Amino acid sequence: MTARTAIDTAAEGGIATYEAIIIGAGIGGMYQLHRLRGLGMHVRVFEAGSDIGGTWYWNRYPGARFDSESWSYGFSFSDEVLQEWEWPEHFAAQPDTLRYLNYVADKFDFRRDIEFNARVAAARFDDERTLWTITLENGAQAAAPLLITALGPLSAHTMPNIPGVGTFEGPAYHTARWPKEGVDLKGKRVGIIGTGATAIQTIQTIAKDVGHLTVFQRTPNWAAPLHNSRITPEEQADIKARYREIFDHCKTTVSCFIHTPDPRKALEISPEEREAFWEKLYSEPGFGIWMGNFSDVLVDEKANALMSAFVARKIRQRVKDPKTADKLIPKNHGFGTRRLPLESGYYEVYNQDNVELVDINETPIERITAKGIKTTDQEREFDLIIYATGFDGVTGPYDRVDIRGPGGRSLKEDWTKMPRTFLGVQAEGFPNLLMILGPHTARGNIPRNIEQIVDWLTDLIAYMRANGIKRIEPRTEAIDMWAEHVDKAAAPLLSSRIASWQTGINRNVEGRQVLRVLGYNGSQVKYRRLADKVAAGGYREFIQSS
Ligand code: NA7
Repeated sequence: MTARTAIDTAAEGGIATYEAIIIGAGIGGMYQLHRLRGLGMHVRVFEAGSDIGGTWYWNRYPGARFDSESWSYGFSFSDEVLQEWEWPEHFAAQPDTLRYLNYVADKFDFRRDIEFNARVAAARFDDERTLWTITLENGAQAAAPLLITALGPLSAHTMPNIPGVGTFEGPAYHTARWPKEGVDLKGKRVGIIGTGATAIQTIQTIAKDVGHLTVFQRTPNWAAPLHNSRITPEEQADIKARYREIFDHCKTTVSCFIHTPDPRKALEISPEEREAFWEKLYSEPGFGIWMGNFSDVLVDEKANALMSAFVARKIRQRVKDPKTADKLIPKNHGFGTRRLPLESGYYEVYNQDNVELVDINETPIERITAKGIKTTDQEREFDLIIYATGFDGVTGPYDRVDIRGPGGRSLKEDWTKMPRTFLGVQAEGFPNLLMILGPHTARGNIPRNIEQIVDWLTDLIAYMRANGIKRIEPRTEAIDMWAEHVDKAAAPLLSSRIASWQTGINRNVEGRQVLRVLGYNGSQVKYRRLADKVAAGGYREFIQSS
């Protein structure tokens, strides 16, 4: 039987009503759907894209791939999936990840409960009926007492606020809106704006194909080698045998990755020992160099400066032209204080004759023109422009939906200065709005965080159903406690003082120029423990009404 859609029901003059509505059919939305089905609930998912996948549906730019070990990334809930699926590489490319998510969606028939091409524009809470009503961009509506947001922390992509964007006559793409059919870049003159994790993957991938590539860099980032490789049959068998062990291990680490910091301090050992360890980390795959480094590197300025100097030396060794190398070395932030991009031959790209690096601090971009990009010194003509200009992180996706709580209270206005949440799962003043990876939740290896939070939310919903609780919202004291704890956890980290999407900075968006702590920077082990304690205590931190 085909499920009735919100659009069908609207055509009949009614509003389709469910027990829960989920916004987003990425990893979080799909897993939440799976768990609520398990409770026997009537759930509907609304997804802006034309298919499942979220981040991996939208980000199809050349070279998009994991920086997390593939085998630590997938869903852990189905042993069958774990045994059937074979990751081809230790760090899978986007097409493989999307293929994986489709395989899971097919296996569990997720699409039956998902409405696609259904971007939610607004959500309103009816205080008397305890009911959320969502309105899609096309005007169709649906309602449910529970609204669960699985919007993704990096789904609100931002175009640069450079005059003339839109006047370029050739094709121009944001990396998060790369055409599904791909783009032929062979021999083309390409300009790319941005040098974040996305740009680095794109640049190193397309440099060999394009005729000429001009990279417009505002802030260089510290990047370290990914060291990707194919998974051999022996490794595949070993991974499959050890899945439980791997996922259990991820539960014990700070950010749910496989890496754990080395207990030694960079400042307390000999320079030789330090250097040898950094050489080892630089030669190993994945985020070890970021998350498995000495315990003082991300919190102590002196230790961090030494690490930065080590990576700067590597950049100088790899880039032939000393001036270009110098431009590629960050000066305004230390190693690992922004999200560390992992690269595969990125620095060597700048040794190619067909690649030019433009430091737009020296020669700022004046405007995008019909033919290309004009900096203060010259206009460069392009066949194609790539905007790798990032996202309005974490709160941006919420701002793009007009979310109104009791009395018309606006979530966007509430969060202008700083989001206030309890555990990042509920905002202050928005009953029955439950967030997956909202602000102030633990965030690291995303599917691991998602599984933890979705399991916790599912237990909460089961508890509500078992106890006849219709409405739930966190108490102000609990929110105050959480805000203080989030601040305390962020304070020791050097990254909390540095502008990046993680601290809420996006110069392309009005009101996003003030540092705001947007994650929970304590260990996810502690987060999990606190959340479990709340559950075990009967959710006393929430006002519960029947
Ligand atoms: P990022 O890391 O936010 O990078 C965006 C890049 O675009 C960054 O280099 C920005 O420079 C640059 N940018 C943005 N706006 C402009 C304008 N107006 N002019 C010039 N340059 C600009 O986004 P990514 O997509 O690379 O990565 C996001 C996350 O995805 C990443 O952390 C991973 O988790 C996966 P800026 O640094 O602001 O000077």
